Amino acid sequence: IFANVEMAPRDPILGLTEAFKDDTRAEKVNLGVGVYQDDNGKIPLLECVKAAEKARVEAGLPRGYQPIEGAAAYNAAVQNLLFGDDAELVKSGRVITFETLGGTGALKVGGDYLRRLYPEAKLYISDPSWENHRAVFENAGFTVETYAYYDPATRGANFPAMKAALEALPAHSVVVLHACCHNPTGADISESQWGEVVEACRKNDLIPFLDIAYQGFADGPEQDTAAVRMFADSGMQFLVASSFSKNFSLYGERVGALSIVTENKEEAARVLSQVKRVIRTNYSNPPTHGGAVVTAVLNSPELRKQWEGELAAMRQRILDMRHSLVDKLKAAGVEQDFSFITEQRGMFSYTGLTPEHVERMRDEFGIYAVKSGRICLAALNSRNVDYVAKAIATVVSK
Ligand code: PLP
Ligand code: TYF
Repeated sequence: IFANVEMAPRDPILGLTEAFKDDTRAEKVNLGVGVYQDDNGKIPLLECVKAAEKARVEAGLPRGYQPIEGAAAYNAAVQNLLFGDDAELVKSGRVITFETLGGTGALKVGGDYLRRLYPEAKLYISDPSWENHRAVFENAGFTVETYAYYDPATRGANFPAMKAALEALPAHSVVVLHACCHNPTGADISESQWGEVVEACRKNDLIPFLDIAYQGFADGPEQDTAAVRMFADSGMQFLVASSFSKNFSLYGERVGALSIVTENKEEAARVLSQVKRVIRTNYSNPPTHGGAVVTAVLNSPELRKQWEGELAAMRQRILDMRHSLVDKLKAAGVEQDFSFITEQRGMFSYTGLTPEHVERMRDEFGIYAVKSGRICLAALNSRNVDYVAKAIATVVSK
């Protein structure tokens, strides 16, 4: 049966982690994968999560099936977090939400559904984007192309080019937009520029698909929904893939959501029935635990406050590491100005390190980064930031 099977390529990011695990050097550092680690280099189990899990285990609940779309309380909590407690589109029943297997699951369910709905449409991701965007949407059957986004000269977004690209797309093109903390560049656009993106999507009848995997890692969970809420206020229809992997540190529990904003309640019921069909024929219904924990935290005033505090601490630690790295590069005598690292947002920085630099960092120092020069700042800590700065200083100086 399998004699002619070829070896598939590794995921460019998860493959790095495999190589990192095999490295025997004690001083090794994995700046590849986008996972938050605390100052001890450990993935934290949030205190709010621990409390909610304890209560849940003690309740000794049966393990029945969930509805196809997931738990109603979870989906309502997601809607409140994305659109606000008093959002008109939630009250009017225009938005439907599905509990999915992480943000990736939301992208795939949304992609499968849109592909059925608009089989002729192409799908556009930013240049560059998260590697798995292309893979997931091609796997859903889409032809995936890119829109201009990043400007290596400024290490920021090239907004005029982005806007011109969106304005040139044919009607019903699907446009995947990073709502905050752009992965891989760390370069976000401003709120007024988001206003122009909304307008370009509306004018051209595009299908916006927002991806928010780092809500709370730029300015805060509420502030980071600015782009989502501008689309909500526009009256347009759009999709949102959201994830609790990072902001609840629940990576392996696979907790995400797909929200679809429709024209009205009656339309929402029809779309709901179709997306349920996509899910039923794929994995039937989502798992219970992670979503129940998130719901318990978000719906308890004390645990929610605790979550916001723990999230703020993660956000602040990354920011501190950004500053620390820039300071240490300067102290190591690096002439190039790396201060852009403190301007970029979220977990990542597009450093401008070349594939040769990245290779030398791995070979000579056991420091792993993505070939594109993307590093994950959340993997830096008070013990390894010196070492990383010195390694970067060495490879860029000769
Ligand atoms: N979208 C982007 C841009 C991401 O970086 C990630 C990261 O993992 C995801 C989606 C998916 O997240 P999840 O782990 O919840 O599937
Ligand atoms: O970009 C990252 O590093 C994270 C984690 O197939 C990740 O989003 C990377 C690759 C992948 C799944 C998750």
